[in-house]
Amino acid sequence: MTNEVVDLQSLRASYEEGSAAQWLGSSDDILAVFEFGRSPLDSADPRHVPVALAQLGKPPKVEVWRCAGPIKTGSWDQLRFAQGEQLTMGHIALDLRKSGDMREASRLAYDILQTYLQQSPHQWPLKIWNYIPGINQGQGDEELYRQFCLGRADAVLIDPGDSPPLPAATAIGSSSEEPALQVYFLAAALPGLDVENPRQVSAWRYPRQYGPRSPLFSRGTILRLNSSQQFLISGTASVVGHQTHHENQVANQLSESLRNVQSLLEEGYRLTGDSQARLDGDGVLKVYIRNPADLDLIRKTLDAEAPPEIPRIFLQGDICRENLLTEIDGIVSLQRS
Ligand code: 3EB
Repeated sequence: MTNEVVDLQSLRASYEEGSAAQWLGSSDDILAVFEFGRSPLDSADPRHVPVALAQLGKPPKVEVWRCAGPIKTGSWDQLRFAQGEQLTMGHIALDLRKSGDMREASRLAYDILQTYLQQSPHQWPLKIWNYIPGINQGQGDEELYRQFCLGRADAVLIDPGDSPPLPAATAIGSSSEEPALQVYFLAAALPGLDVENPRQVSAWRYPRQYGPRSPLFSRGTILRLNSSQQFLISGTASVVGHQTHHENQVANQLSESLRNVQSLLEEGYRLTGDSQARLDGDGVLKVYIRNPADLDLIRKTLDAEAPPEIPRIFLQGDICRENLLTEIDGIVSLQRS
């Protein structure tokens, strides 16, 4: 039996039917409402986060984050935020038609994010989502994803020899027609517990072949608030060691991604000693799919290999390596064992 007592201090993430406007007006504990298939430039309220990726499958859902209020909202430079008692959600949408090339836009987004966090009571990003128009465009090191990684590394302040906690992250490509680079995050007063995956080389140690600057993220972070703990899982793909496995085989890529998630959750259990994360009804799982035609096969594979009770949505998005066809991320809660 799982413990059904809801810790009102923690983040509650769920997928819901109904419109973004309806959910924004529904109660005073709404930290964020994510609406899929809309340009990030169309945000109507600091708590409203339109995400360019189209949702595949029906019915359409919005993602709702709730936490203890009161929720304060505002803006800082080009960032908009919603701040609860213990958690902050912030988002930035930079119009690439006005913000220079991808490297400059990425550096600017992370500069704004850092400057905002430095003066916030919730200084530590736990997870950052990055949605990058035309992510695989450009050859070799000119590829937009690699340029994005360069800009992020230009901005992120890490002293030589220091190894600060890193947030978990997702980096996914939106349509090359989408004008905005989007970055959004969840932050708290203390850093999360970083978890790396024993099956995978840590991303910041990827070899040179994947780009001039390695991506800066942890495979997952555990958020501890009062009695509750949640696992924020980074975008997880069919990467073992540092290599892509199962090229051109989308079902096998999804299975490998699920094995990576399972391995990460077990590593979290080993680190905390007492808390087992499970893919259960309490969490949310996002499945990113490069080719919409793969939806049925992905869905069938997920139904066969992941617990049926975890809520999931399917989004059309490009993965940061051309040979990756699918990726998953999610938020799951940990139960004391
Ligand atoms: C990988 O495992 C897939 O650049 O922030 C996953 C999650 C990936 C986050 C990022 C990239 C990022 O390397 C790519």
